[in-house]
Amino acid sequence: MPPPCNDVLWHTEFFFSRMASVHSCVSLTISLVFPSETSTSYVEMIPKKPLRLKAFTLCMRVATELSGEREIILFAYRTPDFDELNVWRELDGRLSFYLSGGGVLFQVPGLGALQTRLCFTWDSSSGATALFIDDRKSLTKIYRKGHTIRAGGRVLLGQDPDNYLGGFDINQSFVGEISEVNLWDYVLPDTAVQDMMTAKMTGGNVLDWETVELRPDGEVVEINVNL
Ligand SMILES: [Ca+2]
Repeated sequence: MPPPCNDVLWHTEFFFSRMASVHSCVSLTISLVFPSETSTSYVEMIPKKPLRLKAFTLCMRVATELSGEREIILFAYRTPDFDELNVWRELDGRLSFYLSGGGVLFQVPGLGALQTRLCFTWDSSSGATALFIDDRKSLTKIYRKGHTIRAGGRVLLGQDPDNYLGGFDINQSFVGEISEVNLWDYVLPDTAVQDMMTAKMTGGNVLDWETVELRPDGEVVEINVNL
């Protein structure tokens, strides 16, 4: 028997008249495809615990061909009154997130059709925030020191809600493919982030892409991907 391997299928191929065998570890994951611009399609993610956060690491794997001056919502967590944690590709291509107020923006290479792994980290105690793209880390910025993200909201992919679950704008919708969305309530060490980015991002203690309940609505296609 091959050695154990987490959430994978083992493929065993015998060759050379059963004298040897080759094992390969295939990791299955779900990926969400948003095929077109809409003001209706979204996927709600059901977290394992309330998002009352004084720190986080938020990761995702994303690809989009939207270009030009077009805002793109990449992740939205909203309570009835506030955008608590919203991640954007800005009009000018910068990547950003907003914690109920003005945001923090990173001038980084733009997203495109090739899959990109992103991780944002933020720590309220210092305000330190940074962005990882694939295995590279940005500069650190100071943002919203002392702030706490509030519980009681909903996590959406695909749309930016301007109220609790609605007020969507087609010109801010996500079009493309997104997967490996994971959220931790603490800042992971740089090496842990970078190691995940070369394999698969998984294991968030607030949102774990491997086990999270996804509630799609509208024109969203779930596909299975072998990593
Ligand atoms: Ca909006």
